[in-house]
Amino acid sequence: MLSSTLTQKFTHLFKILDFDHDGLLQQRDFQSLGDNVAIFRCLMPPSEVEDFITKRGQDFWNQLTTFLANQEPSRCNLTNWLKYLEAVAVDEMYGSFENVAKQVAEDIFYIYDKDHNNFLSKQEYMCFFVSLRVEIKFIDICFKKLDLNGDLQLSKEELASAIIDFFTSEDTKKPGNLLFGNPETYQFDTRRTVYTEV
Ligand SMILES: [Ca+2]
Ligand SMILES: [Ca+2]
Repeated sequence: MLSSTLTQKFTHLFKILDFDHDGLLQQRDFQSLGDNVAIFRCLMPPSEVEDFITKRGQDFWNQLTTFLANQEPSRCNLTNWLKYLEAVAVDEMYGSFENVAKQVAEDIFYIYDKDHNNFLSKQEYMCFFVSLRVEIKFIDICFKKLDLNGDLQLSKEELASAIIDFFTSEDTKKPGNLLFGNPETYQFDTRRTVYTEV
């Protein structure tokens, strides 16, 4: 059984990814999200980064639907999403979650480290935030917490550490809990705030 801390964080991420806010994750949510990332990253076709975003979105969707095929119902409602992330992060379905986190950090850097200096500046992290439609008012506190050594930029190691915190830690004080904004106060600015199971 997933703990209440992880349930809260995974639910927060579900709301971010459910781009059309219909209570289900569908392929179109990942397509819309990919489009949004490309817009905020100012990518113009043809773009290798945009192709990468599309490919990663498809890969992720394929992995998710493979998992969902064994669930009843097989659509990605919140309950199934929580089961999926538990399988990935807690039961390590794809092998060591530390390795999964490192790969995700690599992918995020490939997309958002615009000047290729192997660090995410606050500006670059802001782009990550905005393209996921996370409330921008949390940017200062989140960036400060994730920047563990206080050098005003995020290294790949700091990002991977934040990903591990977010997906596996029961400690409510861990900096990485704030990776996608504040899970305790997340709400849609212009959309419905009550989430019902579909
Ligand atoms: Ca949706
Ligand atoms: Ca950079």
